Amino acid sequence: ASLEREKTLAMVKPDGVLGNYTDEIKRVILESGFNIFKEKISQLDEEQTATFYAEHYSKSFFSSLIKYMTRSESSGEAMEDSVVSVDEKGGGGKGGLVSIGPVLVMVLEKENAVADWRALIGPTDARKAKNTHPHSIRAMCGLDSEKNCVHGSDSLQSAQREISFFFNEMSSG
Ligand code: DGI
Repeated sequence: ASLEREKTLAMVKPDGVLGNYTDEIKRVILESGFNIFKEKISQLDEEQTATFYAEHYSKSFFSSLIKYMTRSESSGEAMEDSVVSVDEKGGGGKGGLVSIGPVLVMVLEKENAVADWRALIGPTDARKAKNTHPHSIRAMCGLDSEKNCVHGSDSLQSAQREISFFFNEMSSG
C-alpha cells in the first residue's frame, strides 16, 4: 500500500522569481521530501490576482497586494528590490507601467504537504520569520509582510481550489 500523499500549491512570487531564488527554493523543497508533481511559470494579471486573493478583498493592503503580485507599479518604486533591470530605453522616462510579474507555481506532493509546506515557508511577515524562523524560506528571501517571496495553501480546501485555479481553470479564473 502506498502512503497517502497530500498535494498543496506552492508559489514563488514575483520578488522571489526576479530575485533569482527559484533554484534555491526548489532545492529546499526537494531536500525536505516533497515531490514536485507539476510546475509552471505563470503571470498573473490584476483580475486573476484578485480572484486568487478574494478572501483579502476588504483588507487595506488589497490594492498594494495586487500591484505587488502583478508588478504593475511604476518602475521607480516597485523594482528597487529586484535584480532585474527594467529596460530604460523603452521606458522613456514617463514612469510608464511595467508589468513583469512572473510567478512559479508548483503542486507539491508529500504526506502532510499542506502543513509541512506552511511550516517550511514560515510566518507571513518575513521580518518576523527572520527573527523566529531563521531557517524558513521567507527568512531567506522575503522582505516584509507583503513581499514575502512565497505562497502556500493554508488548508486542504484552499490547496484544491488553488491547484485548480492554476492547473485546470486558469483561463476562466
Ligand atoms: O497565507 P499567507 O500568505 O502567509 O498570509 P495571508 O493569507 O494572511 O496574506 C496573503 C498575502 O497578503 C500575504 O502573503 C501578503 C499579503 N499580506 C498579508 N498581510 C499583509 C499583507 N500585505 C500587506 N501590505 N500588509 C499586511 O499586513
